[in-house]
Amino acid sequence: MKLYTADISPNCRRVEAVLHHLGLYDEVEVCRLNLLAGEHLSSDLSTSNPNGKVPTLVAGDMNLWEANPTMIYLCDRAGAEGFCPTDAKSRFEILRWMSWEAQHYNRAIAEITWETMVKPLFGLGDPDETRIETASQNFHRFAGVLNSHLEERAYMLGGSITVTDFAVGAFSALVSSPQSRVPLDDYTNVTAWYQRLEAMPAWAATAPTRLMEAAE
Ligand SMILES: N[C@@H](CCC(=O)N[C@@H](CS)C(=O)NCC(=O)O)C(=O)O
Repeated sequence: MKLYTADISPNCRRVEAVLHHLGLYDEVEVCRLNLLAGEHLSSDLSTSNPNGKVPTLVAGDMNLWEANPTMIYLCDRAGAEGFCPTDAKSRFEILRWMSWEAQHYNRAIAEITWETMVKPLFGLGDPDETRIETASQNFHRFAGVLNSHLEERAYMLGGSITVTDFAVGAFSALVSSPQSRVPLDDYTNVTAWYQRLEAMPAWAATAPTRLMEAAE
C-alpha cells in the first residue's frame, strides 16, 4: 500500500492512526507531502485522487480517498470486528457519527482553527473574528450534543474505543491547544474523552507535534 499524507492534517492523522492501530503501518510506503509548499500539486497524487487531496491510499488496484471510508475499508479488510463492528446497528452508529462530525462538529472546529492557528502560522492573513464567532456558535450547538452523548460512555460507541473515536476526535490536538480558541471549557465529558484518546498508543504515535510546537 502507498499512503499520500501530510503532517498537519487531522484527516491524515485519523487514517495513519488506524494503520498504526491495526498493525499495518510498516506495510505502507508513506509519501509525506508538504501542502504549503504545494507538493500535493506537483506529485503524482492526482493519478490516484482527482481531487489532489490527502489522505489518499493506494491499495492494490483501489484508490482510496476520503478519510472516513478509507478507515472503514482498512478495518474491514483487517477483520477488526471489535474496532469497527459490522452488525447493522453498530455500522449505522459509526456512519451516523462520521457524517455528523464532518458536517457539523469538526466542521465548526476546522473553521475556528483555520482562522486562529493555520492562518497565523502560515502567514495567510489576520483571523476573521466574524467567522470565528459564527463557527463558535455552531461549535457550542454540537459540542453540547457530544458532551451529553459521552455522559455515560467512555467512548463514542460505549465502553471500548472504535474507529468512530478516531473520526470524531480527529481534531483533538488542535482543540486542546489554547491558541485554538475553541470554546471547549464547559464540555468536561468531551475534554476527558479527548484525554483518553490522546493516551491511545496509535493516536499518540500520530500527534501533530511540529504544528503544535510551532503554534506555541
Ligand atoms: N473530506 C476529505 C478532506 C481532504 C482534505 O481536504 N485534505 C486536505 C488536508 S486536511 C488537503 O489535501 N488539502 C490540500 C488541498 O485541498 O489542496 C477527507 O476526508 O479526506
